Amino acid sequence: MYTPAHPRARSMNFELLSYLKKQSDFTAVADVEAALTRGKSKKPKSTGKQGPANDALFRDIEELIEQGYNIEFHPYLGVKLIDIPDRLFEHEIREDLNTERVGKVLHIHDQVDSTNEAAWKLLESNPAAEDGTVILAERQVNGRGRLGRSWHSPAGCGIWMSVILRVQLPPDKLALLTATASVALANMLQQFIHLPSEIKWPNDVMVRGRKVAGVLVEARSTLPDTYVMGIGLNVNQQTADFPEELRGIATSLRIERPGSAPVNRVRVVRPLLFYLDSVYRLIHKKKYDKIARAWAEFVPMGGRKVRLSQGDKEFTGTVVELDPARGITLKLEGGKETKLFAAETVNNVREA
Ligand code: BT5
Repeated sequence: MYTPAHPRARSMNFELLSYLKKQSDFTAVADVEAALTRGKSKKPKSTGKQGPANDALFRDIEELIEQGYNIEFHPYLGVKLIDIPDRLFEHEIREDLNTERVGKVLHIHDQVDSTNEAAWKLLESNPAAEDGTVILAERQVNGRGRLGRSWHSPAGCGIWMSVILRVQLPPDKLALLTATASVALANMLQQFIHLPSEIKWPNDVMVRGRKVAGVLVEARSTLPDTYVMGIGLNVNQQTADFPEELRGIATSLRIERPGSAPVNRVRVVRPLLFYLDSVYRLIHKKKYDKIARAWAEFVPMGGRKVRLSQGDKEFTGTVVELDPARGITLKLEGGKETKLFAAETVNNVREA
């Protein structure tokens, strides 16, 4: 199920929009007109007053308002862009997006079953899809988690996104792709949104003990050296927006921010793509240890006593070393023995 996002966005006057963005204050309508016609025809002389309404300009401004742009009119001062809408418009996400790979190609949908599924479908129809291609959706109706679990992805509330990765990676380093996403998320939340973030083994991103983001990296045997990295980040949900069973364990940026102010998702997607691009670059440069170290710094378990399950056995011990690909090394309780538990064989790692 694919619905293209915002088909009407194409009728926007982007030149007008970019001009309004550059103005820090109200601008007389005549000056806006003059700026837009400059170079196209003879420059009309600006009187500084509101001239007779230019119908085309007013239509363009109305169109922007209809698309959600907050634009104020003042009878004497003119027009001012107050804010951009919280909508995943490609032209907004692209603005100042300075990435090498991630987001160079963007596909945005209003609704999909799952952005990961949409990414695989895209790869089916275009097996040459570029490394770093991003698929975003306003809403997923069948968002998926790991091991057949589901991911709650209501419309307009979060960043539901998949990135197509095309890279050769030794099999024992595959776990670093998931770590790439969680490190980028945790870094972005910390440095950009100023929220204290942690990574819960193996890759849930947490703020104050609740899950704010999840990562699902998938591979298919039919397409070697190709991965789909799915990221779900809760942005504007309020507690009541989560289904009952998630209320105690999930959170969103809005819930965690001082004053619970809503966050424009465009302002979160852009830095997220940027952080992803820079961590992913380390994968291409084979600087695997750098990612592992960054990941371990976000996992607050070093030196702590933990319990974990491996098959039907339980182990307790003090964490000696953590690595997203190798696993977790414990000094087992009641002895001097240390044991490495391979990442993919353990579950339910928790503080003892
Ligand atoms: C994950 O799985 O955490 C991976 C989630 C990946 C979602 C993204 S969204 C874009 C892309 N397209 C997709 O279809 N998926 C990816 P897991 O560790 O299995 O966690 C799933 C569990 O998290 C569920 O069983 C719930 O308990 C909980 N959960 C579900 N929705 C949640 C939400 N919005 N926020 C926090 N927790 C949630």
